Amino acid sequence: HAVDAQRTDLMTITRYVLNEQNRNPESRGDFTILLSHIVFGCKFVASAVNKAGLAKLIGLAGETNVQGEEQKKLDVLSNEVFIKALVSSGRTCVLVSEEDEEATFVDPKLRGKYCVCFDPLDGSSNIDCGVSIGTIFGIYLIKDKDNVTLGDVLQPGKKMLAAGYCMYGSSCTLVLSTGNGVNGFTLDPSLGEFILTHPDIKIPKKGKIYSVNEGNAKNWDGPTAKFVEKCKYPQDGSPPKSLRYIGSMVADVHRTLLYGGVFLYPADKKSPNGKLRVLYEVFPMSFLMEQAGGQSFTGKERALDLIPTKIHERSPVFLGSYDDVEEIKTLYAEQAKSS
Ligand code: P6P
Repeated sequence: HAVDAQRTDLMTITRYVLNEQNRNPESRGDFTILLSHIVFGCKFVASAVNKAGLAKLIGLAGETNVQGEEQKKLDVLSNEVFIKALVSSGRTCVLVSEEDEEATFVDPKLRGKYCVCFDPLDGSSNIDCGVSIGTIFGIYLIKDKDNVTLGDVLQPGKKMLAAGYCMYGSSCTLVLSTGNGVNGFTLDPSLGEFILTHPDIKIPKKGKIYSVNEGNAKNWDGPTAKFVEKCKYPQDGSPPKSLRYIGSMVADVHRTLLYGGVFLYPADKKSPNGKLRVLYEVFPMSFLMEQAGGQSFTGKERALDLIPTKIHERSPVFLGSYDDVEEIKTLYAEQAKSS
C-alpha cells in the first residue's frame, strides 16, 4: 500500500562515506569529518543560490538588507562559507581557493592532515540567467601538517585522495569519488540530506556529443581544429556529433559524465595554457573522469600527471569518453611527430 512506495533504506552521502571509512580500518574518521564539512558547505551554497534569484528579483542583491548589511556577491559568500567550514573541521592544514590569490595556511592549533583545493562557485557569471553553476573540490594528503609549504600543494593530480563537484541547478547534485568509482547524490531539501541517486557512474566508452566554445575556433591549433572538423563532418559515414556547450564547467562536465562525449577547453593563440585552472577545475574533473572509466588529456600528457608550478596555473583540457579522448591524443601525437 501507499507507505511501501516510500523507500526506507535510503543511502545518504553520510552513510556512504562512513561505509567507505569502514573499508579502511586504520582510518580514524578524519576523512569522514572533512567530507561532512564539505557537504555542509554545499548545502549552504545550494540554499543561497536558490535564494539569490529571488533576492535579485526583490532588489536585495547588491543593496543593504534589513540588517543594513551589504548583500554579498554569491561567489564571495560561497568562498567564506567553505573556508570557514574547512578550517573549523580541524582536518585541513592548507586551502587553495579560486577566490583567493594566496593559499590559506590554517592556524597550527587547528590543523589536520588534508589540503583542499576548490572553486567555491564556478561559472558564477551565469547566476543571473539561471544556468547551473557549481562547487568543485579536490582533496590531498599532506605529509607533515606542522611544516606544510606551498610545495606540498603543487602535487600532480594523480596524488589526489578524492574529488567532486556539487551542481546547483534544477536539483542539487553532488558527484564524488574517493578513489573507488564515482557516485552521484541528490539533495532532498525536505530531509536536508544528499541521497544516492546515481550509484557507480560509468561514462559511455564513446559519445555523440562534443562540448567546446566554437567562438574560439579561429585561434585553435591544428589538432583541435581537426578533431572538431571530424565531429562535424565525419569521414567514416557516421552521423555528425551534436554540439552542447553551456559555458559552466560543472554543467558541461556533468552532462558529459552521464551522456558521454568530450568536453574541450583547448589552448589557443589568445590563451596558450587554455582557461581552466589546474588545481581546482582540471584535476578534480580529470580524477572523476578516470574513476568513471573515461580519461583526460592536456594536449601533451595525461592531465593527472601534470605537476603545477603555481596554485592558479591554467592548462588546456580534453576530457570525457575514453575513445573520444583517444582520438584527440592521436591527433596531437601526429602533430608532435611531424613537428
Ligand atoms: P568561455 C566559467 O567562467 C568557466 O570558468 C567554466 O565554468 C566554463 O567551462 C568556462 O569558464 C567557459 O569559458 O571562455 O567558453 O566562456
